[in-house]
Amino acid sequence: MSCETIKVHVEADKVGVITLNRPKQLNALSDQLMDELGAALKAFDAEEKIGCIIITGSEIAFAAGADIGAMAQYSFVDAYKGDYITRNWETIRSIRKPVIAAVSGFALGGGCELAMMCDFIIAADNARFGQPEIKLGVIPGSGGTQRLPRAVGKSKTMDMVLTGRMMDAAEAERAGLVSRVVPDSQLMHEALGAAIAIAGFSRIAVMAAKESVNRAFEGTLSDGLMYERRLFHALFATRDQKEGMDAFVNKRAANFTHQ
Ligand code: CO8
Repeated sequence: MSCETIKVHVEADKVGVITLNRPKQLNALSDQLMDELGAALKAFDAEEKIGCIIITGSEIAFAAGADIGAMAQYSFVDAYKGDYITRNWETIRSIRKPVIAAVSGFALGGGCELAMMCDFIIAADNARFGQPEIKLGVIPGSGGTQRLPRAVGKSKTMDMVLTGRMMDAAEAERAGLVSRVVPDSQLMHEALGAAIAIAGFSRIAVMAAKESVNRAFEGTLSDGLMYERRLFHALFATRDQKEGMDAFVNKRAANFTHQ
């Protein structure tokens, strides 16, 4: 796959790594970048050997938001009719394999929203998160007002969205936005460690776990609990469940075949 705004490679034969690559614009998320990102995510999702995907940026920026230069002159009609800057933003929601955001530097506006669309965020200690759209005369447009409160609550979300201030990595970890913070030099090592571990588990169980956790943000508790129970029961139809439990009982390493 030929890409101009992202780099794509495979680690350990089972982890797909996508690196956002518009360094001069601090990885601002252009339509082209979002198209290429969506295509790369779909390709990794469809590739049998891949068990987990990482999205990362540079040391300076994960992504500094949607491309302000490109959208500055758009009218409402342009934006609405062309589905401008929205059309490929939700592709990531359709990805069934886990997606980790490995965030270093700025994750602002659409960059913060992109990180939040991932299944979890591992942050470098220099990471900074923010929804500064208010300073541009607009509001977050790709989930910032919806996913951020689910992650950090109303008060901190209102603070971030209304003042446009940034949150550093330590505050983001305290608030529950990120799952771990590591020294910047360790970011990819840490993210790859998590991704390789995930890719070694039963792919069916991993996808079911992701689906079930995401369900917690969609409906009622009783619906979510029922959904989880049904998936849990269904996993007893897989060979991987037999293998995983047999391996535990017989004190050996499990060899999952994703069936
Ligand atoms: N878009 C385009 N170019 C950008 C962006 C951006 N978001 N951010 C930085 N750049 C460019 C700068 O213009 C500059 O280019 P040049 O060298 O040609 O002048 C280069 O990157 C470096 O930037 P700075 O010189 O500003 O670097 P600093 O270190 O001084 O500052 C900051 C770094 C703080 C990150 C600063 O660049 C900044 O504030 N950037 C804008 C952040 C922002 O407002 N992001 C939100 C954008 S709006 C948005 O994301 C809405 C999302 C809605 C999604 C809807 C989808 C459905």
